[in-house]
Amino acid sequence: MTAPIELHYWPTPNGWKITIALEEMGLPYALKAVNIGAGEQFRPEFLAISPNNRMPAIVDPDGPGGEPVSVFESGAILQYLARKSGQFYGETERERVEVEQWLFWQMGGLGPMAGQAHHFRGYAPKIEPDLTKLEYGKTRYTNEVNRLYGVMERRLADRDFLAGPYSIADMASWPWILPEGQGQTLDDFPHLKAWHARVGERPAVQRGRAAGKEMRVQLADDTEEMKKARDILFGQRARP
Ligand SMILES: N[C@@H](CCC(=O)N[C@@H](CS)C(=O)NCC(=O)O)C(=O)O
Repeated sequence: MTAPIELHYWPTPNGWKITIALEEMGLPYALKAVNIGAGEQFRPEFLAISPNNRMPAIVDPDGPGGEPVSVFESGAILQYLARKSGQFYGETERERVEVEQWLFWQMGGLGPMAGQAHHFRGYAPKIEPDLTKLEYGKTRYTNEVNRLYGVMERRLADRDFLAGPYSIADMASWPWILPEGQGQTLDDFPHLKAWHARVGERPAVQRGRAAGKEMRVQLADDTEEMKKARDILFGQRARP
């Protein structure tokens, strides 16, 4: 039997990309919790496989040449798993180019911009008491996410999935469509809305989205633990 792929994970959109992919591809995996609010991403053994102190990261005991391999960065992990399983990455060079442009669009655009929208709209007001200081960032990233939703809307007007057939580009993008926290409404984007439902009804997507949900306990904003988590996540500078 194939040894399971270790997935170093916390249930967030970037983590769900990989649980969704592993479920879709039928690859056995074992979750290893990295509680990012408690600072577990700074443990030396995690930094050895993920030097950017971010999850997700994987260790495949059965990597190239039958030797273990570790991979960090969700886009690189999706490419690795798609190559390993021979699924969801297209078969011809033309098909792969389609997948890659939308995968990188998510990695460099939708993910980071949506992350900043969440930050300025949701987290920053709990840290910065002077809300006027947040207005520019809030407007800037809310508008940028709106623009990116518009890009998806046009792309999905005449096809079911971002690259044509369902692919790792959809697996990367779907977890990041969280309109409530991003100041958007999907009713303004009917093709995107239909795609979101189409992907969301896949059983593997539902299993991936639910994976490890028990890891995360919802804490009230004013608890000491939550304040500590905000310091850990939003006060980072270069490590000595
Ligand atoms: N570009 C990275 C981003 C990963 C990322 O931002 N992960 C967050 C959780 S969604 C994290 O691990 N944060 C820990 C920290 O900020 O220290 C990827 O796609 O893998």
